Amino acid sequence: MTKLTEQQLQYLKSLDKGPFEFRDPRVAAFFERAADSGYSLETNGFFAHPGFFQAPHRKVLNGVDVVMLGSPLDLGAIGLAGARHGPDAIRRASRNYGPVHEQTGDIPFDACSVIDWGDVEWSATALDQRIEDIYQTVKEIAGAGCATLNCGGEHTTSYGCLKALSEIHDDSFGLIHIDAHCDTMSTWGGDAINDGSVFRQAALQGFIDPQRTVQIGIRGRAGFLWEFSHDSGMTVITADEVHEKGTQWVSDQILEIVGSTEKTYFSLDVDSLDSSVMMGTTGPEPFGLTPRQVRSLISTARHCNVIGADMVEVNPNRDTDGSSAWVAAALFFELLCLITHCRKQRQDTFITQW
Ligand SMILES: [Mn+2]
Repeated sequence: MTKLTEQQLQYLKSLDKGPFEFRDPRVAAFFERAADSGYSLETNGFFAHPGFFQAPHRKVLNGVDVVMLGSPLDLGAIGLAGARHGPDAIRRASRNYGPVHEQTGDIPFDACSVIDWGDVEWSATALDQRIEDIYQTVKEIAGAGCATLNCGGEHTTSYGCLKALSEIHDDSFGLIHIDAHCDTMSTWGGDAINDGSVFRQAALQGFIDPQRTVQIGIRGRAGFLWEFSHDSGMTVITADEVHEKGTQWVSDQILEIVGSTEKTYFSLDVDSLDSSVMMGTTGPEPFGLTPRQVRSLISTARHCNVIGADMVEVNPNRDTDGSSAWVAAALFFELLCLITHCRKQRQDTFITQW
């Protein structure tokens, strides 16, 4: 054993920079710019901006590219209640993620002007009225020209988003849908639109094009419920196929079915993940996808024209140690990077101001 020489110690000391001095000029410039308005990696900074990933929390849409919002709804869930607490749990966990994407180096707040709108405000307790509230909120946001990233709530929330976006864009979208379930069953318990029927209803209304719809991660005890997916021309890729054929094969399928130019919606149900990493969801399913596989599929969608996205079904009532919200927040950051990337590829964008 030899002690380090004085020279070696001097060298190490020369590397010992301050806590927020970064070598990457893009990262350094971002923090320099954002810190003036309060964005910070310091612990106290996490609480200065309560939005997802410390995004500015406001409802002003002028000069904004991408709007994140929460839809704290669980009235349309067939199973356990509790997904209404999803946005709150994701916001808290999200403070540990960002602002730089690990693989691409993207800084979504530099790519686009991003805000957290807050949660949809309910005008009534009835499910159909709450879907209407989501629809009206997203219509206002999309009508101002912004892309939306919705945090559920359960999967019924996607219906309000798709309805508004389809109307504003005057289009039927392709759909990249990652889920344990196709969510194309018929009416259940009286509510035509619920978290197990949302994509049958979205197709029946023309919000999505079944021919440009790919559903990935499908498994469980409910295959007999998804006849509408097969009959209408949706492509159903099971979780077994993802594991057996690999994410590269799935990515090729996505690009072939959805394409790179036509408008596409991305919907991530966290129960697509295996229940070993995602018990904190309304309907946990074993034999599922890994977080790495889902991240890879989100990455593939960078080649598509994604104009809106959501992540649904985080249910903190089942998330006894918070680990599900932790994983979900990481994937929500992937979706934020996806949306901002797709936006910047196709039009002039602003930068985020706090
Ligand atoms: Mn679902």
